[in-house]
Amino acid sequence: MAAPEAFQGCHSCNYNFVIMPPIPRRRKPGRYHPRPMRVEAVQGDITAEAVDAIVNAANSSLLGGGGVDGAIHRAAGPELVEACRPLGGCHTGDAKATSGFRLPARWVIHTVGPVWRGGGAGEAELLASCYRRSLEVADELGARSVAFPAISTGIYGYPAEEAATIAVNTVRSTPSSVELVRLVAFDDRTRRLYEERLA
Ligand code: AR6
Repeated sequence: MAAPEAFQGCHSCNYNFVIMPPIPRRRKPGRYHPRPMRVEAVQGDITAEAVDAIVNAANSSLLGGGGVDGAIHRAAGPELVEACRPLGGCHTGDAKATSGFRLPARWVIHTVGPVWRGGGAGEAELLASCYRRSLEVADELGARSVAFPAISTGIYGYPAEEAATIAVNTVRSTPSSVELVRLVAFDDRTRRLYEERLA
C-alpha cells in the first residue's frame, strides 16, 4: 500500500506514516531536588565515611600531598594516584572524580581549594566553586551521599570561620540530586563552626 499523499516524499519507507507522539525529554541529572538535601556536621576521619563519594582537598597536580589528601591516598591505596594521573591535573575551584578503590566510599571527588592570600584574590568565589563543582560532579556520577572535608582550611590557610560559612551556604544553595551532605570536621572547633551555621 502506498503512503497517503501528505506523507509521500517525507520518508523513503512506505510503512513510516504512523505519527508518533513527541517523546518526553529526559530531565538533566542534577537540576532538581527530588528530595530536600540534608546537611550534617560530623567530626572524624573522612576516609572512614561510608558515603557514595568523599571529596578530597587536593592540589592542582592531583598526584597526592599531605593533610586530608595524604590520608585519602593512603587509605585508597596506590591505585588512586594511577587513576588520577590521566586526569591531567585540575584547576583551582574545579573538581574531577575517580573510583574510591579501597575506601568505603565508591568515588573520590578531587577538588582544588584556593591558597589563602588575604582574601583579595578571589578566594571566596574559588572556595564556593569547589563545593558547587563537587556537587555537580556528584550528580554526574549519580552519588546520593557526599562527605566534604573543610577544604583549604589546613595547609592552604583559609580562615576556618569564613570557610565554614561558605561551605554551609554553598552546599545549601546548590541545586543537586545529592540527598545527604556530611561536612566532616577533623577538629572540635570546625565541627562547632558548622553546627552554629547549620542551626
Ligand atoms: N579527615 C577529615 N579532615 C581532615 C583529615 C582527615 N583524615 N586530615 C586533615 N583534615 P588540608 P588544604 C582536615 O591541609 O588546606 C595537601 O598537601 C584539616 O584539619 O588537608 O585544602 C594537598 O595536596 C583541615 O581542616 O587541605 C594540597 O597541597 C582540612 O582537612 C594542600 O594540602 C583541610 O586541610 C591542600 O590544603
